[in-house]
Amino acid sequence: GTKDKTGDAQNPNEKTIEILQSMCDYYTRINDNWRTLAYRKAIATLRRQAVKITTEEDAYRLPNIGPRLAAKIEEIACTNKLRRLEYANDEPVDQVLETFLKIYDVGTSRANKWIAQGFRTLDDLLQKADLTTNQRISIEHYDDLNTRIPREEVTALFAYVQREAAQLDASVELLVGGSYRRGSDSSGDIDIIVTKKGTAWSAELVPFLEELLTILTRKGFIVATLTALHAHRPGKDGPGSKWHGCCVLPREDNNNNNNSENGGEPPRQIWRRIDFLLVPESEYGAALIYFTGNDIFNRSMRLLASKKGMRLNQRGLYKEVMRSKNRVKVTERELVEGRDEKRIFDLLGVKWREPWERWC
Ligand code: DCP
Ligand code: MG
Ligand code: MN
Repeated sequence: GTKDKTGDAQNPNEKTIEILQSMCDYYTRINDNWRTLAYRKAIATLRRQAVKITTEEDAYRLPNIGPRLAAKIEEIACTNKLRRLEYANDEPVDQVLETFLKIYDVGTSRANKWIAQGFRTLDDLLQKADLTTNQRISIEHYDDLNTRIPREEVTALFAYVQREAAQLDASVELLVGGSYRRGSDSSGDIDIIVTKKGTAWSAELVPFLEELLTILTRKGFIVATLTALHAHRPGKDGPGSKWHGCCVLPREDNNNNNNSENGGEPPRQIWRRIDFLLVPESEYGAALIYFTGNDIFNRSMRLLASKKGMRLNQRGLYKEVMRSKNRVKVTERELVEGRDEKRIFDLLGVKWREPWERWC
């Protein structure tokens, strides 16, 4: 709901209207359309009054105000607050938390801080919270970015990226991981794994991705960056091996929409979340396992590794070895396998599972 305060400065029922509007916003949020409408009508009535309404009786005599709303108007006029509103605002905290957690890069601690500051809606955040650029982008495109992407659209978006990538460097290989590789009908985002034969460090792929992103941005495919590729120290892997952002399919590649059906107005492009992950050939197998998931399957694989005295992460399968250094015993991690996905399964003693069998 929008709070149009302009012109209400002189209204004698300003405070009552403000609190009823908060109730109205609450009912809108929980999709109680009937009460939302009742509150809207009551607010409209109060706006037209030249004097302050302070009693239940006076309120009840007005059009569109029933006995329960009349009692609330008296309570507000006498106490300047509404008890019902206080617990209404606490009830849906779980719902609010859930809403806030779907903003990019927002975890429970950030979301709870906002709730403690009194923010309850995305609108509250946009208007009152101190937001990072990413949070703002992510809230402004909240509905888009939280809409599942149909499998065919992931396929089309990937084909677009693939074509540009091949023109830039045909020796670089791209693959869609995540839920798409598991065969899902729809995905939350597009996870593109980028690799190249003979690479030992993801840093070797950074110039390629930088150039690809520049081209994709110029073509209108990339529309926002959420996590940038960081400058990279050669020979070192770090935060620079991933990029997160948003994309849309440029219009000329979206010919299957029949414009005549909706009066020549082309359909709106939905913003999609897209991730690029740079993976050297030496780590490709471990990265495939990690980025194919799902997260629960990954957890069980890691647990299995630890039971066998090994460690699995997105870069490889390692074993702990005891060494003597100057007569002091130290445990060191030694890479067992990183390159070959199937071999990691073998070494862990698990039967190979196709990506679409890895949902837990
Ligand atoms: N992953 C993980 N643990 C996490 C996050 C991710 O193991 N906390 C791995 C498993 C996921 C993969 O990374 O399958 C990709 O992450 P996404 O968040 O993109 O998840 P999915 O692609 O599986 O699902 P969605 O369709 O929601 O994107
Ligand atoms: Mg995904
Ligand atoms: Mn992802």
